[in-house]
Amino acid sequence: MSAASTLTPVEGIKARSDYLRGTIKASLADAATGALAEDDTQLSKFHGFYQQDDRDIRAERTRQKLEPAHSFMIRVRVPGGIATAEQWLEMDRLARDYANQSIRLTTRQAFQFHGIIKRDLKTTIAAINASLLDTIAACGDVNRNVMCTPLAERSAIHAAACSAAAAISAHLTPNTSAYHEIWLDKERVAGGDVEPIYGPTYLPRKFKIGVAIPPSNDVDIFSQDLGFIAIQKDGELAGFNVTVGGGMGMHHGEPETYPRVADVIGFCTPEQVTSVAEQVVKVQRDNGDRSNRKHARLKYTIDDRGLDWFRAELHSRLGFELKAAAPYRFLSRGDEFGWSKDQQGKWHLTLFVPQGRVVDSGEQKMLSALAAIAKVHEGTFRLTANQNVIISEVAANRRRNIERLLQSHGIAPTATLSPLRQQALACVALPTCGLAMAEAERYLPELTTKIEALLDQHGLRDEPISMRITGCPNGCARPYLAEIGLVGKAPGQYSLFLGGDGLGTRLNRLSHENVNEAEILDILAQHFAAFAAARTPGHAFGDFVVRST
Ligand code: SRM
Ligand code: SF4
Repeated sequence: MSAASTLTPVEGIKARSDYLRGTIKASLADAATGALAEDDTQLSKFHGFYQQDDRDIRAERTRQKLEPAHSFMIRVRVPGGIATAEQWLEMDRLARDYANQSIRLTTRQAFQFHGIIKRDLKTTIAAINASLLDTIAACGDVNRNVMCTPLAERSAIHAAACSAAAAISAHLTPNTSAYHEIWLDKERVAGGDVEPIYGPTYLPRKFKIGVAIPPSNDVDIFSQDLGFIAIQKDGELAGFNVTVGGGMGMHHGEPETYPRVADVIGFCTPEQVTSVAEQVVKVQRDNGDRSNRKHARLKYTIDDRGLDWFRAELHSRLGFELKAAAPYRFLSRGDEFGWSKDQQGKWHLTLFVPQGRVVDSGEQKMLSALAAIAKVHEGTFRLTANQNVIISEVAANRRRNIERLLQSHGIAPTATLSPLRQQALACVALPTCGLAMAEAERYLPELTTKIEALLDQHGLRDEPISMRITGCPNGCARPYLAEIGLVGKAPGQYSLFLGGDGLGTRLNRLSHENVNEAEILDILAQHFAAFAAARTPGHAFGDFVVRST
């Protein structure tokens, strides 16, 4: 670990926070401002919420010498993306009563609310807990929402892998009682604040875990700090290949920051999963860079010290060695829309949610449709890693009812959209994200329409091309793993990355820096023309770009 004098300010805030208490209670009680005290804006992340302001009106507020229009984003942890119908209804109520009339489905299978004002924070977080979901460790320097291919019913392997994800999530949840004291009015337990896994200053940086079940790489396993790839033998879960060191975040013009695909380092049994997760976290806790937050993710610890060092350190802490990785094969990454049937005969409807935003918009009343379904639905809802929702565990004789409810709210149950649109991802970006340099969520539909027109010109409309756009280089929609990645640089300007693969195993490469829409469309038109002329069946766009440039 770095010398105390070089620790980042956030390390000091964590150390002084008394296990994440800080002055959050006092900040909440201060009616003179809609904001939190400075240090508490860091600690709030561990409790699952971010202070933001409406960037659409920021300049005008500054001109009027007013405080920024502060509000808060709350992220709800949903391990493996599974929520009951009652929980969905409660999220719907909170979105309507306290947030901006919408629910955001995130790229990590979580719910997010935007636009909550300070005086409603406690009521909202308490209500989330009352619904048996929570927000602790949804953000912050800890392990975040554990992702997993969401349909546990598909097979015995899916069920076992999903329960491994839930066990990892529970095992790595912070122990501090600060959360319960602040949000749920629980008494402080004397001597109760031991963090056996994290210690008093938690991790150097955020930490992300995913569980993938081949042949689907829907959770983008190679983007995770730590990943488990389910390996089956004779129809049962034999164990998991372990991946380490994935990550997306980078900064424009700073080559010492970069996205990285994870390495597969071995195999563990289902019984060893939580120990492996705990020890990987502890290697990072003790060796991650606490002097530079831009260099503090596990990917940099591994690149600085080497994979051999990492493996040896992990084995010594585990007290056993991982076995050699087993063969596996990914065949898809995106969601498959429409109805599917599981082994028990229950049905699941994967529904396309435009840009991951559950909202009533014009004729399409997605928020109301899903609330109406939740009122009568006897099964669950599943959030996918691609910002869509699965209406899950539907009896055969209830399918028609679900379809009718969707149609009566203007939603087509199985929309026939282009593969480009169905699989495209956008991060939130403006107006809420404080780090956004350009639009993403609000811009994606219009941009997709223009790119679809180009594809039509070249007979490529049905090509399953993956496109992802983010408002800045932090990579929240995992753009560096897309065949076409657009990364915001300034309003209306993007860096264009090309050449990822459709399975999320290869990073794309910077093609053009700082290009506007006309230039993006022009560059893509040239690539599409060349691809249409030269492609052979099974030849993907990303592969073509890599070979031809
Ligand atoms: Fe993210 C920061 C939104 C998934 C990498 N991310 C943020 C913040 C909190 C901005 C901030 O720090 O002030 C964004 C809030 C925007 C808003 O208004 O809601 C934000 N990230 C999101 C979400 C909501 C995007 C979405 O549209 O779905 C995703 C929430 C996931 C969740 O439920 O937990 C989200 N963020 C990701 C992912 C994808 C993933 O995890 O699979 C990544 C890339 C993977 C990775 O971590 O390497 C990601 N977010 C970042 C980073 C860059 C971290 C780095 O190593 O450099 C930041 C900035 C930071 O941490 O300093 C960031
Ligand atoms: Fe915000 Fe950047 Fe993440 Fe988009 S990629 S949500 S702009 S931090």
